[in-house]
Amino acid sequence: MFRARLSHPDSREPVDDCLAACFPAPHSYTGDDLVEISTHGGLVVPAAALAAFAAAGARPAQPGEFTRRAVLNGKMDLLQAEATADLIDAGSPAQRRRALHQLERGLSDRLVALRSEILELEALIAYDIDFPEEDEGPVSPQRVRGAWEVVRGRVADLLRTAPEGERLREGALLVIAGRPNAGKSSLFNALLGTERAIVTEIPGTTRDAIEAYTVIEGFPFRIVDTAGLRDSGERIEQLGIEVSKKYLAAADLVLFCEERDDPSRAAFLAQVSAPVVVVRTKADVTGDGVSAVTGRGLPELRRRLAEVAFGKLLALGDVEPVVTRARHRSALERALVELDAFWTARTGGVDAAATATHLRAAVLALDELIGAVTPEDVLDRVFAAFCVGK
Ligand SMILES: Nc1nc2c(ncn2[C@@H]2O[C@H](COP(=O)(O)OP(=O)(O)OP(=O)(O)O)[C@@H](O)[C@H]2O)c(=O)[nH]1
Ligand SMILES: [Mg+2]
Repeated sequence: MFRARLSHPDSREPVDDCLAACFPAPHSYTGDDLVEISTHGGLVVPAAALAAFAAAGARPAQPGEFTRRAVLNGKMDLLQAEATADLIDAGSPAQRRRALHQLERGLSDRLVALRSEILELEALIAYDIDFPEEDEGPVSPQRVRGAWEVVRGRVADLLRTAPEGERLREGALLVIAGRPNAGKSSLFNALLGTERAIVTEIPGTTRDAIEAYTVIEGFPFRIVDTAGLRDSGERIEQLGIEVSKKYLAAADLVLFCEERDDPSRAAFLAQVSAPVVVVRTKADVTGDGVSAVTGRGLPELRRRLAEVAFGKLLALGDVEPVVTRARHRSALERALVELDAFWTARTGGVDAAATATHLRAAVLALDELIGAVTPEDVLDRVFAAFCVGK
């Protein structure tokens, strides 16, 4: 780190007195030779400094270019690069913990282990390839079966974390529904901790869906307050109800509010495929359930919502790896298909060399997921979501 005087390369005009930190390869973030220059702030100095660098032949970095270089130079794998973006974007403690775990190779290590287990399985059947006419080789069929079952089970386990893992990145879509005047907007405001939605004693107050982001028990949620569901002749209210139905179809979970036993509840539950939490509102009046006025029952409700939306992640804790993107899910699905194709071929009497191609394909799917062999367009997609300077 040293002080340096920055001048325009053509005019030689002094631009700034700045600080330069040098990170020689391969110990920099990207693995390249890297110099970080800190100029004075404000508007004019940084702009003049950038102009001087451009005149000297520099260009602005593309979104995610630094991390992309780090991946290409082997400083981190693709999963760690994704985790870097997730860490920056984290809006809740659970997202931060998950991203940090992935950045510290939690998911990478698991996939590398799976990869070598598949290669070991391939080594087990290699004997059959070399000596096909021998009935009982040194490797028993049970051993091959056992090894295949273990690795298949591990891939399937990881795949099962995908729905909640992806939900963790995007926030669980929680839709509040119920009859007009059930207390939905009041509960929405109570969960957000701000008076966001209008509350009145007039049924049909909420006409449009209102969406807001909030953190519940450390987990990210997108909460939607909707227009009360009823057969309304009023056109605007009817439109609002249509919007409610669209949200209900997309919901990860639904909070159904009722002041007392709602005769329409059963019909409602039958229409919704997402899990539904039923809550009694206005507990300060009715004596049972949750009160948006006094706050009674709210902590229990928060815990219940986190449990329904993220129960599997809560049970797994922060140590077990979780997959968090559609990219991860589709790679693991491909690996699983190949593992199953291997077993079908093997039990169907296909010769060992041909069955091994499925194991190779499963390894390739994992390699692409880790980023050992990643096609350009996959890299483009991953880094397009990055911000400039990362
Ligand atoms: N005492 C009491 N009153 C409540 C509570 N929650 C809501 N209310 C009242 O119930 C009425 C309706 O509340 P809202 O939150 O607007 O109900 P809503 O379900 O959003 O109604 P719509 O938007 O018309 O569908 C208002 O007068 C609220 O003040 C509560 O916990 N305790
Ligand atoms: Mg309302």
